[in-house]
Amino acid sequence: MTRRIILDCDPGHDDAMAILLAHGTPEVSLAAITTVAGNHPLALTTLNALRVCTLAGIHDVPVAAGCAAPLVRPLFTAEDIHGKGGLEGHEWGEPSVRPVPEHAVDVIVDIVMSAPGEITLVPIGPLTNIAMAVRKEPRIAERVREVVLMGGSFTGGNVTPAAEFNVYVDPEAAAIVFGAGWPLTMLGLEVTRKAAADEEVFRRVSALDSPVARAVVGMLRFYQRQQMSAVGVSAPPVHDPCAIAQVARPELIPCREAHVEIELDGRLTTGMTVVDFRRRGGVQPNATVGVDLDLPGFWDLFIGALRSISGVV
Ligand code: PIR
Ligand code: CA
Repeated sequence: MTRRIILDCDPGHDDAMAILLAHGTPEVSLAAITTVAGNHPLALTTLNALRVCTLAGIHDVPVAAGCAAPLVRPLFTAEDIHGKGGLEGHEWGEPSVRPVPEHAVDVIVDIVMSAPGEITLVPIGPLTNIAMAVRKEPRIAERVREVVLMGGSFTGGNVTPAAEFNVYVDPEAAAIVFGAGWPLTMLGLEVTRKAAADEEVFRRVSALDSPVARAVVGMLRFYQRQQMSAVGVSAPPVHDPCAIAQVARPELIPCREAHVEIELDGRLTTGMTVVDFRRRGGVQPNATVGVDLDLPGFWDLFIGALRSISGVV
């Protein structure tokens, strides 16, 4: 079984790890990588995606740039966490991979429409491109296999007490995506905070002793320092690879059905995912929500992917 995915991302250190995991995992094949503004402005998230593709030897996957700003609100970035220059922690050369000229929204629509029932959309940044795509071509809602996204939370946020970054940056887009009627899995901070890279993970990645492994260690060390000074956590959580892990090995992430709505005009709660696990009043679930993570299984998958990219057997 190989799942064809479109990875919609805003690299970002953990997005870079998700690209590597997707490339190195046999259960997943990349149909396209699309970029969106989020952690950084669009020019930098796109450059970073091209850098990661160049590093990993991803030459046959279209990379398309998408929306430079949220649907309604001004862009809010996370450069305090990810560093001004993009993927800091590794010396990046000029990328040899080039983007395709098409807009990400058109790439998403075209690929999904031409392969009914096949494509899994994996958004791991703000949901602007995905919302635009389903507005432009509503039939993609019936044609995707599913949407598996990193975003939201039901136990408090990271950018505000209530909101997780990806939903907070473009809540109107998130409301469209959660309301589109397609099969949707939400992997929020309850799952992704567990995916923390401790010293054992650093040791296992370092032991691979390849250019990709060295870049990953460099990026993780930078990310670790930022997380340490921002929130005092020594093991940095790699949020976005959890979405790839769910597609490749769903058994790693236990989930529960829920009805999820996005707060658009709260005084303190804008961008909150209001997750209702109750079954009351005939409200139908619109999402499957991740509630836990098999941590050893997750790191085995991740390190296995890095090993395969590194050509280590
Ligand atoms: C991670 C992110 C934003 C802010 C912080 N503090 C940490 C990015 C990650 O790329 C991930 O997709 C999501 N947003 C986690 O909130
Ligand atoms: Ca991201």
